[in-house]
Amino acid sequence: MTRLGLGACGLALGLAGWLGCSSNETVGLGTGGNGTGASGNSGGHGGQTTSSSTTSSQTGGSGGTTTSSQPGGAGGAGGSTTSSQTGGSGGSGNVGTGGSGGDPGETDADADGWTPNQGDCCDTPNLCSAPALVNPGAYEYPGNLVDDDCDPATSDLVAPADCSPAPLSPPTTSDALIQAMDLCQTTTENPPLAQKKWGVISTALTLADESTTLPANDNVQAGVLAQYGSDAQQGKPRRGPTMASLSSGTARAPGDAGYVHPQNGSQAGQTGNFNGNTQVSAPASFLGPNGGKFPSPANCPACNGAACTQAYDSVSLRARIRVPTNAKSFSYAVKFYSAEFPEYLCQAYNDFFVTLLTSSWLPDPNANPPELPLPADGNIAIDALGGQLSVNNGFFQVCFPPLGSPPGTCPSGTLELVGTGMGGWGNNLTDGGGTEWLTNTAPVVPGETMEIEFMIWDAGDHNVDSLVLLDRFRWSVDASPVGLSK
Ligand SMILES: [Ca+2]
Ligand SMILES: [Ca+2]
Ligand SMILES: [Ca+2]
Ligand SMILES: [Ca+2]
Repeated sequence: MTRLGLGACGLALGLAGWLGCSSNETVGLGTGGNGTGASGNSGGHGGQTTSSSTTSSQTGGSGGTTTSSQPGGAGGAGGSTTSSQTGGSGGSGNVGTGGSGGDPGETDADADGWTPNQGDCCDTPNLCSAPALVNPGAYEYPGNLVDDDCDPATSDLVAPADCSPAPLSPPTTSDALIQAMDLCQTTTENPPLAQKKWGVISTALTLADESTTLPANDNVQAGVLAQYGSDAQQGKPRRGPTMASLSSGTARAPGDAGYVHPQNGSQAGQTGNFNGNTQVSAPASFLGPNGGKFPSPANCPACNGAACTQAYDSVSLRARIRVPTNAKSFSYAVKFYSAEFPEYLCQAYNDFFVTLLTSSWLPDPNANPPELPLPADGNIAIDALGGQLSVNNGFFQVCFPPLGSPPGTCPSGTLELVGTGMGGWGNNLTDGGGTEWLTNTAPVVPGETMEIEFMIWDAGDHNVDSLVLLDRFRWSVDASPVGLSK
C-alpha cells in the first residue's frame, strides 16, 4: 500500500474525524476535501487534496456521509503539510468497512474501524485510556489491565497458551515451524469485521526462489527442535518447549535422526556436507538493490562471478501475517551457526541467512531522531553497519580465535558449540562458530498485512553448512528500528 503520510483516516459511517488513526502516532493536519457520500450502495470517497501546502490550523477532511446501513466513505486525504507540521498517515484497511452491522447512527468514535456493536469494547475514553488501540484486531498486551482485543477468552493476566508442535517429527511443515516460533494465532485474508483479528494468514516452506516447494528429500533442512547442542541454557528455546531451525545442511544436532555433519573432516570416514541437490536464484528483490548479486561486507572483496546469485541447498520459511492494530513493531530471537568459520572468512562461500520483510511501513519524515527507511533489499537481519548475519558479522562471537586474530575475537568462547557439530569433528571446537542469541526487530504498520521470509542458503557450492535457530516471535506496542541486537 502506498502511503503518502498525509491523509486522515478512512472513516466509517461518514464520521468526521481527523483524529484517531489508531495506526499512527501522528495526526494529519492537512486539509482533506469533504467527503461526498453517495446514497447508493457505497459510501462516498473523501475529496482529493490540493497540492498546495497548508497550515497547522487546518484539519483533515470528513469522510463521506453515508446512510446507516451503508459502508462508510473514505476519509478525505490530508493536504501537504509545512515542514513544521506533522502529517498523518493515510487510512489503513478500515476504509469503507464501517457500515456493515452498525446501528443506525452508531459511530466509530475512536476511528479504529470497529463500532461498539461491531465488537469495539472501548470506543470512548471513558472506558479505557487509549480507545483506538483497543478493538478485536489488537493483540492482548498482558498485564495492562485492559482487554486489548475485546476478547475475554484471551486473558490479560495469563500468558497465551503455547502451541508448540512436537519436536523432531518429520515431515516438518511451515505451520509447525511458525508455531514453534510462538506465533499461535491464525486468521484469514478477508474475514468479516467481527472476526478480523490479527494472526497468521498463510505459511510456506520453499527454496530461496520463493516458489519451489522444499523437496521431500530435503525436509531435514527444517526442524522443530527442543534443544540444539549441549548447552543447558543457550541451547534451549527462548520461549516454550520448542524453536524452529533452518539449515543449508540438516536442521539437526548430532544424535538426531537425519543429522549430517556440516563439513568433511580431515580423517578418513569424516564425511559431511549435506547436499540437498537444489540450486535456485536468490530473490530478485534481494539481489537487485545489491547490484544484482550477493552483498559482501565492506571490508571483504565483492562477490565476483555467476555464482553470486545462486542459492545452494536453500530453505525459506514464509508467513503472511495480519499485524495487530496496537502493534508498532515485532521481534524474534535468532541464533546463527556456521561451519564456514574461520577458513572461509571474507570468501564467496559465506553462507547467507536473511529475513526479508514486506511491509508498508515508512519513516515519519518529522521523526527526531530521524528514522531510516526499511532496507532496500528487504533484509532486516542486519547489524548496525548493515551487515547480514554471516561469519563476517560482528555478532559472530561464539568461536575459537584463529591464530593471529586480533584481541577480542570470539569473546563468547566455544561452550555453546558443544554438541552442535558446528565446532568441528569430535571434541574439536576450533572449526566453526556462531552468534549468541540475538533479537531482531523491525517496525510495522498497525493492522497491515505483512510478509516475512526466513531464508538460509549455501553460497558458492553446497558444501560447509550453516544453521539458524528462530524463536519467541512477539509484538510490541512500541516502535523499534530495524536491526539485530544482543
Ligand atoms: Ca471504534
Ligand atoms: Ca476501540
Ligand atoms: Ca483479551
Ligand atoms: Ca549444504
